[in-house]
Amino acid sequence: IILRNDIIEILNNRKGEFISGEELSYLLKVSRTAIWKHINILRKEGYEIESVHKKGYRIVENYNSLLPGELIGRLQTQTIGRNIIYFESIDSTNDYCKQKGNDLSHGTVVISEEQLLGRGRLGRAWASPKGEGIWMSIFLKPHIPPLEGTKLTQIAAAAVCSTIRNVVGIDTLIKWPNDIVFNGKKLCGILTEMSAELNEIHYLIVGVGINVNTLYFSEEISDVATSIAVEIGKTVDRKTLVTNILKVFEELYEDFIIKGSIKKTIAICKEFSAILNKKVNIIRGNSIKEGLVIDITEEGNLLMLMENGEKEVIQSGEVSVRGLNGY
Ligand code: BTX
Repeated sequence: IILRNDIIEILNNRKGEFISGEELSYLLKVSRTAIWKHINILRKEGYEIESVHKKGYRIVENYNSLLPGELIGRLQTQTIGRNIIYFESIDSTNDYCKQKGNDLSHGTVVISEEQLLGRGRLGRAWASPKGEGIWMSIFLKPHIPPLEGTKLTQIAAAAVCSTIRNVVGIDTLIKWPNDIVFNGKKLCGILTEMSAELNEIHYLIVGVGINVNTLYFSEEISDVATSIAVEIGKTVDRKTLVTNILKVFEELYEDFIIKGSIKKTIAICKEFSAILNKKVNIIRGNSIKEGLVIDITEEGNLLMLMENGEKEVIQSGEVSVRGLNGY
């Protein structure tokens, strides 16, 4: 895999140019046959690589792909996404991580062009059409108490929201705990799952689904869902988004792991909150309670002023939040 990533990096750095098998074999210190063999594997993986007799190999720009070789060269992280597992199609990237469990290394990112059984919270479905969005899972092995696991959702929400704002320039908001919204419609959902014992996390999976270039949603979700392309009227390069999100995610994650605090994350979550200082319904099973969101605590929980005048701290757990005026 390392060799193939290197081949792609060299071809990508000199796009438009033919590079001979001889030069590649010299640069990568392997035989020309090995180069030829790996170019063929890359083609099977989906890369378009031209080869012309006596000239060599040339990569055909593939704008609409999240192939690892396309991402690795642009990544500016130390650990997150340094190992990328890519699928054209899969049931769910979160489920893949669960199946592999501890066989995966910390920081591995699993990406698929489509999910056939993409999942939201509480068994809900997540529409993940081919090539139109970013459907990925970040696999982590943090040494933190299991109760702190929900903080990873806040870290991911802060990373996605601030990156979309910076890269695309639209004023997305975070609907605590796990959605990124624009104009009241869902642009991104986050599903954090973990395998843990009482006092130890085996691993944690942060699943991120972002509607990037989707133009049409099914009837079931067309009232609640939107995409970046719908909002700005043009398609967006998913590679730039993925690599930037992973960079910000790593910064906020390291901050948390090293300093033990998520101050920066919470500051972002508060600045771009869709529900702070708003009245919302807290839905837990069959019970619905109304209250005013007065703060997001340093732990990433909601501090609410309930209808009966009492203050209450709400942890993300199994609650749904509905704004009184819609989403
Ligand atoms: P959620 O339970 O908060 O939201 C799910 C609800 O959102 C659905 O019931 C539906 O109403 C609506 N919905 C479904 N698909 C979409 C969509 N594409 N855009 C907007 N709204 C939609 C949110 O759960 C968490 C979603 C995480 C998805 C990622 S993708 C990678 C990873 N793998 C996986 O299976 N899930 C995660």
